Amino acid sequence: MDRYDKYRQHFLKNIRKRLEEWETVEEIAHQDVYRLLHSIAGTAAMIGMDDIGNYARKLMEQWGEDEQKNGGAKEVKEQLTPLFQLCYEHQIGDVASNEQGAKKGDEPTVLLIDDDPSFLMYVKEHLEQSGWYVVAIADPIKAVASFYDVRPDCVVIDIHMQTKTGFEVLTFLKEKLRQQFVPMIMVSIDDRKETRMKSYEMGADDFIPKPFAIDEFIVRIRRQLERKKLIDELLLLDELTHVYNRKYLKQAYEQLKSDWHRTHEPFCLAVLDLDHFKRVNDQYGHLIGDVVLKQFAQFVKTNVRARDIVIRFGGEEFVVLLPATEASEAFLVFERLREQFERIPFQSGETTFSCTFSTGIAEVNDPSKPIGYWIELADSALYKAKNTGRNCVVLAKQQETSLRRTVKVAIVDDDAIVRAIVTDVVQKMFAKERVALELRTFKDGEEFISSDWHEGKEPCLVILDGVMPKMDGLEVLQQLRNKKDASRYKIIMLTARKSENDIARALELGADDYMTKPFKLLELEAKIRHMLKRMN
Ligand code: GH3
Ligand code: MG
Repeated sequence: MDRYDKYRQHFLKNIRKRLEEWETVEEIAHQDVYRLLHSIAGTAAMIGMDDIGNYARKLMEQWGEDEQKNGGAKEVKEQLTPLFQLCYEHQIGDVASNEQGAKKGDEPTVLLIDDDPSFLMYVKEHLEQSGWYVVAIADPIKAVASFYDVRPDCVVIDIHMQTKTGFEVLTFLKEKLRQQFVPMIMVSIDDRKETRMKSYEMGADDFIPKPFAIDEFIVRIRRQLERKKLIDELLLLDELTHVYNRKYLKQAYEQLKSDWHRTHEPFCLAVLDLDHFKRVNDQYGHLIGDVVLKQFAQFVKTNVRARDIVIRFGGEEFVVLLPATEASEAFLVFERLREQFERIPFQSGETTFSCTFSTGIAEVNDPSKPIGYWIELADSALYKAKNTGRNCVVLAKQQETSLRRTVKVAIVDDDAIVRAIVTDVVQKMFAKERVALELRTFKDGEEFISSDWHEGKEPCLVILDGVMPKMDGLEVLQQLRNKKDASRYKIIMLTARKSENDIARALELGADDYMTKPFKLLELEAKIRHMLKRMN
């Protein structure tokens, strides 16, 4: 997938959201329009939408920054219409109607792959009415690449596409999915017997000739989704405790790895083991032991977040995967569970008893290592927990990261897309450096200045936007330079201001470097690398 795709989607979504807000108002503040244009001009060129960026810049010049007047909503919208048309065209051109509204919960996901955008839009709309989450992708190459992000429960593939045939897509997905069952439905205007047979022979679960009646299409997809759910349950759920079984672990880890490559958020793996469980069996019998196991599994499952994955690893040992969670957060989660669980009463005849469990946690910060590595690491922490009296939580030590020096990087920008892109660049760079990164983003200057996150002894690189609401970059800069430990901070100003005065002012106030928006990512990388060398 093009590395900017998700930013483009996000970018367009933000613009549309703003427009929707404006639908209902009568007046729009001049400043709001200016800020929107400003953010479009700054971001668009970075993510390969130069035409939009240029147009926004032109409008900005016409609009002017400092006028205080407000405009009627209708007038403003009229003036901005060509810009929004451009955005709209991009959206259709990139990925047909790929404005993937957020997935709400557990609804099944259907992936539609067809290079005919009008077909995609039509089918997407109808499937969504059935309560499914639908991802429609017009480019088969992108569809294949986005597979892990989408995690479909059913895939519909058109056979005749320009860049890749549906059969190639089918073969690729079948190969990827050997361990899982995801139904594949082929659709085609070519309803010859050979085509149908070839589809089935290559492993398709259904073949539906085009054009089809949408209601029949929906029934056939629903049936596939039901089969998928049943098979998943049979294959991956533990019969006794109804949490996932061990077979699911590898698949779940693969998924988290692919999320990590997108977000670089650490995740945690915890190993939980009931304390002295043998005694429970010995004293109260295996049936009661089973009840405790079942209740324990359900207790854990209902008391962690819905995204967290609970797996029975074997016997009375469970693994919990916690996406987007740092070790310290995971520690608190299991401390809370530990305190709750020891108070739960179990019954055996007349006797009431309680149970406890111990937890070892490893933070996964390098998914190139196999899952076994992290299990071992968490297991060694669990072993310590058992040795220090049980009923406790222990974090595994990460030798490697503690040896490396730490650098803090703050990204202070009111534009969510700039924050996301710069975060991405910084994280990718640090993955290669022997430096541990602590990164934080801030929505405006005030949020940054009032945070104590950047206090301490580590060097801190601040990538600072010049123009922000609340407290702007120049003021943040001034405040940092007035601190006693000012030399700990290296500051790169990002500014869309062409004015040489502002740049001069930034340098005068002690910025170490500056870049004017829109900037090229390579340039940003070069500047950060240069700055890192000067930090100690
Ligand atoms: P520790 O605190 O050191 O973990 O002690 P423990 O007694 O929990 O650990 P040990 O490994 O000695 O014993 C685990 C017991 O769990 C032994 C096994 O019979 C029991 N067990 C494993 N699977 C099941 C099951 O499905 N049902 C029941 N009732 N017991 C099980
Ligand atoms: Mg045990």
